Amino acid sequence: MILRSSPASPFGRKVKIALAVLGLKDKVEVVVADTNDAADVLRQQNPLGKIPVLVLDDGKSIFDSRVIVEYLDQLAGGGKMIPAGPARIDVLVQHALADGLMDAALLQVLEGRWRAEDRREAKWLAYQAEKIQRVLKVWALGYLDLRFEGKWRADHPKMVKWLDAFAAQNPSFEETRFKG
Ligand SMILES: N[C@@H](CCC(=O)N[C@@H](CS)C(=O)NCC(=O)O)C(=O)O
Repeated sequence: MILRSSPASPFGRKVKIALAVLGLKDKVEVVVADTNDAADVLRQQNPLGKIPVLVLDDGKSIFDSRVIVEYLDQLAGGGKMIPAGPARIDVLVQHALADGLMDAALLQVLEGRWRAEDRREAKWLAYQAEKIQRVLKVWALGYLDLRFEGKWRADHPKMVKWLDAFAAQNPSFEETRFKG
């Protein structure tokens, strides 16, 4: 299988960590994708032109990251990352919360990338930032370290502790950190 992603993608990183946790790392070759390059085959693999995409050996594409994690979990026997039974919905809600946080962070990054400084909408940026603040009351993630200089850490010592413990238990967290 091929994973189309980029080193800085938080959604791609999630899939890479899932691969490591599920013991499937060796089954996947990571091929870097450039979402801005119209010539990249990515747009044929996923008409949305988004990463990550998992391309199976028969050529079938699986996206988005939530579906990829679901697929990988099934491949590993099922119920390893996303349990069956009553806990399933709770885990999926946490997963949706994680993705929503990354979406809100990414939208702020994209505003900076696509809009000239005098055309940026402060109200829109604040609207997205407030989502992150609300989620941070519950927990936080590495993408905020990468793009927002770890500013969340000062106000959320409990989450720093949680993330340190998660990183200690899962070497793939550090291995997949974007170091560019
Ligand atoms: N819901 C998607 C979000 C993926 C996403 O937003 N990926 C970003 C990179 S981190 C992307 O491909 N952006 C390019 C674009 O939106 O055109 C997922 O979970 O995979």
